[in-house]
Amino acid sequence: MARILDVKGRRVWDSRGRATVEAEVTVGRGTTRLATGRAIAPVGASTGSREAKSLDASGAVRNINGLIRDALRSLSASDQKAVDERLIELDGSSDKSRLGANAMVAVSLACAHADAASEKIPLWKRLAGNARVALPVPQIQIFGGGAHARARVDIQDYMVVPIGAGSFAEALEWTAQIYAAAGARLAKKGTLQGVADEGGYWPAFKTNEEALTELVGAIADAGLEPGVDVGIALDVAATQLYRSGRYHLALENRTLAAADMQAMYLRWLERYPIVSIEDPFAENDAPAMQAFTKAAGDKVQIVGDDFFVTSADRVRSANGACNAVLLKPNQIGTLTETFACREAAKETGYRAIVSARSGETEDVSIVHLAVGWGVGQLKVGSFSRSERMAKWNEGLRIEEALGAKALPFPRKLFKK
Ligand code: 2PG
Ligand code: MG
Repeated sequence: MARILDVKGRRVWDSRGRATVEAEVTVGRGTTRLATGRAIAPVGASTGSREAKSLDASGAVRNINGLIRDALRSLSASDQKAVDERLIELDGSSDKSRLGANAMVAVSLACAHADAASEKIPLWKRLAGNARVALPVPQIQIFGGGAHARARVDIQDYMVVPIGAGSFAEALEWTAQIYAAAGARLAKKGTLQGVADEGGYWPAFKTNEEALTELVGAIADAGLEPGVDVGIALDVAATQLYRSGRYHLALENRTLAAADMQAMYLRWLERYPIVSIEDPFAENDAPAMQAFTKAAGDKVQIVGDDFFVTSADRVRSANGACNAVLLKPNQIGTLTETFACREAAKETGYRAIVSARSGETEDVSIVHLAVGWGVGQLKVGSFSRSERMAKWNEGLRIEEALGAKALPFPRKLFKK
């Protein structure tokens, strides 16, 4: 059994050029070093108010190199639950604000990597054990807006879901074609203004709906059939639009009541091949989330992000709101709590999607979680910028390593 010999924190930089924290955990037997695992905490921009709280990077690094290092040394690296419980106990706060969720998540993930490395296997295999696993269906951003593009469009993510692809590799081939086609369309229209925080195009559209028509156009331009080969996923990130009980669509210069938002979504569901909508209503607007799930939950995946903040308790008390949950390890602070949320989703019959944050790095841990836990879906942003491509490329390597041992690619998820 490998024990934790050392824990080290370091200040590094994310995809927005902002400081974040990296942790390195070294494990071994006696005083013999066997392996080192490493992980970097991501950083969100459209954060839910109930998310675990991160500290500034320097404070998080200080905690790793002091309190956390002292508390974890000599614990078994294979007992992830014990490691995470020790972190939670040491933190002692209700929102991870003492140690910092960024410090905790980096250490928790680095420990998992170190333990896998000590057994000379990749993390996904360590998590899967003997279970057969599949690659996840990706949600890939083509247009970015909201908090990731100075609200140029109100909706934060317009994504494609290659629902008809036969493999992860094919899903990425199709996405590459759509991403290129979308860029060409926007350039031709004169509406291309660069890329948003996650690498999707930053478009100068006149309405939020224009992005949907352009996305359908780009899928068709790529020679693929909208709704058959490729569906659309939205992340409205509606908490960002919610003020004084109404939803503010700045691009269209209008504010809508929840019922009007619902009517708009229902109309979009009729017109466009939308298979998934994330945070269609604000984190505190549970009645609207419940009403929409009642009205459309049999037709479309309704995902809670800010709404659930990766909390198993919040998923268990959803009371009919949403039918899927986004899993972001840094929203809750440890691997064990993220897994508990995944289990809560299973119990309640909700689907799950492992997700990156808008501030990312070369860290590819989340791809291993999606595969190893058999989550079925993965969202990591667009199809450009290396902090995103590193994750898609890691998926390709895992698919290759699994070979014929992989479960079939879960394309039946969204088949009508
Ligand atoms: C989200 C994420 C990723 P952020 O809202 O789902 O798109 O954004 O990391 O800024 O919360
Ligand atoms: Mg979201």
